[in-house]
Amino acid sequence: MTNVREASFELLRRHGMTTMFGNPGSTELPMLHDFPSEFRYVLALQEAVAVGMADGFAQASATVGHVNLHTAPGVGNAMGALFNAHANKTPLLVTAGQQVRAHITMGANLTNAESTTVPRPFVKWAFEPPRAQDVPAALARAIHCSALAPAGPSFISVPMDDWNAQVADDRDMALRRTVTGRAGAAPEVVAALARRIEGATNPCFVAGPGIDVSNAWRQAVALVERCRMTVFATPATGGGRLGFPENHPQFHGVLPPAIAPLAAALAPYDLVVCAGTSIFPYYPYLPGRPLAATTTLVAITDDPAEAARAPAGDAIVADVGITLQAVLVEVDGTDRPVPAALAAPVPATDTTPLSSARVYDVLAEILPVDAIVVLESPSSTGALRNRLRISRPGSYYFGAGGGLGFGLSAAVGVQLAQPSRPVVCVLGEGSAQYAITAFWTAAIYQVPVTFLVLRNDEYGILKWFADIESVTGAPGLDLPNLDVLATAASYGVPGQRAGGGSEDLRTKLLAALSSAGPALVEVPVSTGMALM
Ligand SMILES: Cc1ncc(C[n+]2csc(CCOP(=O)(O)OP(=O)(O)O)c2C)c(N)n1
Repeated sequence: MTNVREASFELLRRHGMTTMFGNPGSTELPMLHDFPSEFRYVLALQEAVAVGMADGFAQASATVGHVNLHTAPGVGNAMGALFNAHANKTPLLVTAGQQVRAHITMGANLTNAESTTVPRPFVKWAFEPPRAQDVPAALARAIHCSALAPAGPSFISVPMDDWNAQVADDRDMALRRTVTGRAGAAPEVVAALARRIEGATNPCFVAGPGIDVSNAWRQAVALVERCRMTVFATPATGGGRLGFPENHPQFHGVLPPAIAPLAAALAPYDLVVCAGTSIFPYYPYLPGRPLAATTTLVAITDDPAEAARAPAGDAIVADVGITLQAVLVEVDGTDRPVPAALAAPVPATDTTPLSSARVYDVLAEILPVDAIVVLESPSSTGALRNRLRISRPGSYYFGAGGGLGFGLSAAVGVQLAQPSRPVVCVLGEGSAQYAITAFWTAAIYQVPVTFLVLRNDEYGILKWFADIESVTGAPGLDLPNLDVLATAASYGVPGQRAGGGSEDLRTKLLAALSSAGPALVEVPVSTGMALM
């Protein structure tokens, strides 16, 4: 006979899900009993950090990630990170402990009385199996549910006495199933889109994270080159990943995130083809028509809800990569002129302290070609995108939900998923605090992320928002004496402060990049928003 635990680990093994992130409590220990040697448990010191690590790991490994949380309080701690994973559309199995079944009705200590309500609405499915022997099948269902488009977290609450229960011998029928769900658009829909592109006077293309997820950079590049389309990236607010090489001559930058300026940026084009993005991840609210009267739009997305809620344009609900490939086969080339290339950014000058733009010029000079950047430095997102011009697939991760704490934790997960590629995690000193204990995990597991912390002693972007919102006199926007360097060192991540200009920064960054373990560079930067 087999018990629930053995059957569940067998299921995870079959799906290649042998890395588990978590923070354990008494209700999770029965799951971890006799932990199989070919599995890896990555300990995070707080649940939001565990979810962020699993999110980065799942995205960078293109697998369903697994995070195990403590019962009610642990799931509560995880909610902000679950919001991010949901926004990132990250396939994630979230398991959580629950009281012994006999204890639930009497509401014993640590009972999660509303176990399937708590994680909503940030999970696609939340379930507590009605019988112990159903746990492996529920886990299987959650894995399939998470992976199917639109991908996202699914949640299973497991009463702690379930793990030692026996399972039926016919379990294999449920556990051996494969479920595949990538579907392209109907041929007539593909043909209609090809004709619209051929008939357009001045079409452009907007690349979203879904292109990276569906492994379709090649198709996106081939399509825009054949059809000579100008390319934009979807606004950075929702561009959790990149769908197009940003050093390509037809790339014209990142769209602004607010309604009116975004519509103005697209106004010169009579057709906008969007792939793998919502329409659009707007913020802040600057009202206006979503599109100019002369602009039409078609979005390709694998997310029906995203298609339905768009304020303008047509939508095709289908796998982005398969559909781009089909359009590529169908569409004729054009004799429209190739769009003029965007000017390279003007190098920033050395100042004391350095500007964020100058920091990114230095990073761009020394960043290894195969590097992965994980970004959470809110006031300088624009400057980083403009100056790094990241140009390889799977090389950029950003928390599309906007909840801070993703960057530092996800970077550890990304590096664990991609051990042979250098990972550089760029953080604001304020953002680092939301996942600060991830430094401990990076140190203990010797995860060799290079952390670059930009220190401006303030919540810089909030001062910019205050201007836009006509708010004056708001408290709580300054961060004096926040010493990330010392805090990271206390967790075991060595670091250096680069306060001596760009040469000093270059030297210290190179040293951090060549370190065998995690290393940190903190650089003082000037205040204010760095859009370019
Ligand atoms: C969980 C969470 N809490 C609060 C915020 C609001 N918030 C957005 S940006 C920001 C400031 C971040 O400061 P820092 O990392 O120092 O970056 P800077 O803006 O100075 O570049 C804050 C607090 C958020 N996005 N997420």
